[in-house]
Amino acid sequence: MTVAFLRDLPMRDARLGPIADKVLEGKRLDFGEGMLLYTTPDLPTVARLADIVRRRKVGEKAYFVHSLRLSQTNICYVGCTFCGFQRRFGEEGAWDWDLEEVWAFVDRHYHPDLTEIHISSGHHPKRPWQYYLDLTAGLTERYPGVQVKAWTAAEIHHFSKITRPRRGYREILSELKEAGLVALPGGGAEIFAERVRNRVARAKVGAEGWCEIHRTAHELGIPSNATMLYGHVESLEERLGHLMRLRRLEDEAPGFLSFIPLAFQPDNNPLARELGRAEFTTGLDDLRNLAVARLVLDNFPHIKGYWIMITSELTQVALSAGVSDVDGTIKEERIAHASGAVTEQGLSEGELVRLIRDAGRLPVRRDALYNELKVFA
Ligand code: V47
Repeated sequence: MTVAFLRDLPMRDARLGPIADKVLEGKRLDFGEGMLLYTTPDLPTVARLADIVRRRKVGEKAYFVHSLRLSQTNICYVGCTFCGFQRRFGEEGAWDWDLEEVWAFVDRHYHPDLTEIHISSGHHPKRPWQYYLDLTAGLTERYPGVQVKAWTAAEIHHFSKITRPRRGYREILSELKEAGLVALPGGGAEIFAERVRNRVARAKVGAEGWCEIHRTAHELGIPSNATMLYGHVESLEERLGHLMRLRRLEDEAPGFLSFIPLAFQPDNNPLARELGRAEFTTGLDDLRNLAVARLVLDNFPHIKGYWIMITSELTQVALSAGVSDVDGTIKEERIAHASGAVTEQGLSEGELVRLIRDAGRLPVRRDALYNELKVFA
């Protein structure tokens, strides 16, 4: 693919010409150019450029993982307004598993190809630090070959607060690594912009803390993911600011594996009620957001299309707009579904392979660190 080839294709917005040249020459885009990508009516060109970058990074491969989502509790004191998952003690629908219940859950779903357990849960006000260490170590010891990808930066911050004497982020992460932790998931980032964070996630770890925790994890050799929750009260400038901050962080302390935009699920949560509407993000917004992320986050290896939140059908399309990963089998997703997700709670390997193949890509089963386990030639 040469500059001339792309520039010969019809481009409805001529302002994208210089951006196309920069992308094709592997040059970094600035804020103004990012805003143009977010606002141009010429989405096909944005998607095409993102597709070129994707191909440059991974060729025809598209990745998925045999993953199990574990949510051992939905009890949470943080009160993020976008969350329909959280419950208080004694509230209907609350659960809080002890370790035996966690093992029983994993035993029920375990199979020899299971590669990753991704923990996604609430900030429990009473469980002690030792519980989380035992949970991480127990999963690692009981299920050899399974990698524990767990504890968002928000939870790492919570652990730091509950330890006595108080442990810093570095100590918490080192102890978790010692217990077997392989990678951090990308949750809890929401939107870094203070205006929005104060409105939707006031009691959660701040943007500074989130970045500090991921920086420390990377320094300790724990890779991580990053997310952005979009489609609620944030502006396009705030979305782009979030991406730019992640790009800077990856420059300074490399270790991100993938970026996952999380489309706001608009049901059963206070923010949806406050906004007085129950509308999902549009497919075009989802596609553009993924494509812009691919173009702006030039130092991220993977952009993940999270089929749980944008549907498997749109994820298939997104494989031509910058996406190189479709997450995985998941089995029992609870956070998005508590807020109205209409997708399945899990997909089989066969369904994921077909999704990728029918999009013209080569399915590759990976582990949590993107080591390739099987290529479905
Ligand atoms: O931290 C909560 C978000 C996250 C809603 O690292 C919501 O590979 C949309 O982080 N609408 C959990 N989003 C999920 C997550 C994740 C997902 C997939 C892959 C990875 C990864 C991480 O979900 C939470 C929060 O940011 N969330 N409620 C909602 N109503």
